Amino acid sequence: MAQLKIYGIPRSRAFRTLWLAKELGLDYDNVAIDFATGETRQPAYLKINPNGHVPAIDDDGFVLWESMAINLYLAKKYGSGSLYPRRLEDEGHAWQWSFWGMTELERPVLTAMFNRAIYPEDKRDAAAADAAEKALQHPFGVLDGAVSAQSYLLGDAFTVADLNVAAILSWARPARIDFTAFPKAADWLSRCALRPAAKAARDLQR
Ligand SMILES: N[C@@H](CCC(=O)N[C@@H](CS)C(=O)NCC(=O)O)C(=O)O
Repeated sequence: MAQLKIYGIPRSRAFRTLWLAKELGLDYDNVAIDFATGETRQPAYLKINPNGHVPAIDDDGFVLWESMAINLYLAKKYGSGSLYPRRLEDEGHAWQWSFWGMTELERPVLTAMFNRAIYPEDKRDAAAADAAEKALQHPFGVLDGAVSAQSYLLGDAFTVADLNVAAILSWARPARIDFTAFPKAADWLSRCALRPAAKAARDLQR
């Protein structure tokens, strides 16, 4: 049994942590807690994450939930100097982009995805999806600007900041979000998504 347990099926936000674990080459067990069956709300799982959400991790007895916190923790613990920056200022930027992804991108991308790809056709709200895509124009401009000046969010190298934002934007494809006006962001996103670890994590979703 591995020291690290990652709770959550790969077709959930646990994807973010599974991608990171693949990047770091970590040995882990994936405890495939499925929200669709209600397992996230069972007493046994609520002892791990009282919110009833995945992902969560148990790292040799240390339990942590919230996907961004988990990824920042794991990257710092196992990837300092590579996926996780050493300089405090760069660390600040890794937090900045991770929190930005959660607050500026996640909700509208999900709204567009649910209303264009997940809900049954007769339950989809095209106007809500369009409004969500419109709301993304400004943050996408911010992202496009950031990766115009340098290859990745913190500089020349891929880090946990890129992974956290790109993992949220992995929903942009099923959400059919148009990146035509944001070519640098589109190029950055495809470079992130083409990484072998990203592909390996996507393969777990099949
Ligand atoms: N902010 C949390 C959100 C987690 C979340 O909502 N996860 C969904 C799956 S993607 C979930 O567990 N839903 C099941 C439930 O709430 O019972 C995070 O990023 O970890």
